Amino acid sequence: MTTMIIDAEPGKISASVEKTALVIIDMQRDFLEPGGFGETLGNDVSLLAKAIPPAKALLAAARRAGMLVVHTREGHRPDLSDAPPAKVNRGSPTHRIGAPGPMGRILIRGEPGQDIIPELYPIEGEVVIDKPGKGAFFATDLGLVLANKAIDTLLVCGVTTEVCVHTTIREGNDRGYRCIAVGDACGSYFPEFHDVALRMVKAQGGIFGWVTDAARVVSALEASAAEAAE
Ligand code: TIU
Repeated sequence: MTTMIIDAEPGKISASVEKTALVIIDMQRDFLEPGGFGETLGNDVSLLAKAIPPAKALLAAARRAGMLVVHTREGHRPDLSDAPPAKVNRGSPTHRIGAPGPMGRILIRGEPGQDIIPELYPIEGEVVIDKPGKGAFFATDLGLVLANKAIDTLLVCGVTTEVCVHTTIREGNDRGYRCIAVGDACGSYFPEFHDVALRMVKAQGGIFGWVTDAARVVSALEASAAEAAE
């Protein structure tokens, strides 16, 4: 086992590289690019771009370390049979889920907009989880995948911080995983929600988990690799 010690709040966390998974939440064109689901809801999607370089650095480090990498994608079946009417009919978006848009049908599996942005595109051997809800555990086989790999710790990043990232951390925490939010590799359409969502995770001694940043994870992985090489 290769141990890494990640500097984080509310305190350092020691984890086995082999028992840790990087879970990248919904870094999809539908949320990060114009013409997708995020924009139909009235959001300025350019606000999410600053999460891409830290997420890229984190992904590269996880790949070098041989860590399990899981990518998630929010989206629905083309016939919308897995999309709750309460979700589809919510609010007054410019285009509803399933409507045609410039990147294909909004938030529909298999459409270009529902896929992961090129900068973070999965490679062979990485797990892609299609999820109908905000949390990555709800109605997916993520728990089974993690159990089969004996994972006990999740490094979680992606978009949006207070919606799908937060829901997944809450779900993971209740399932017994130690969840570490990688703050600068997360993004939100609402900077104040991003900040307070991360504060919520680490408050009360780490009520939902830990918060760190990509550079601190990368340096923990580099230190563990250097030690293993000695
Ligand atoms: N709207 C918003 O902030 N987020 C979502 O709808 N899904 C995710 O966070 N992925």
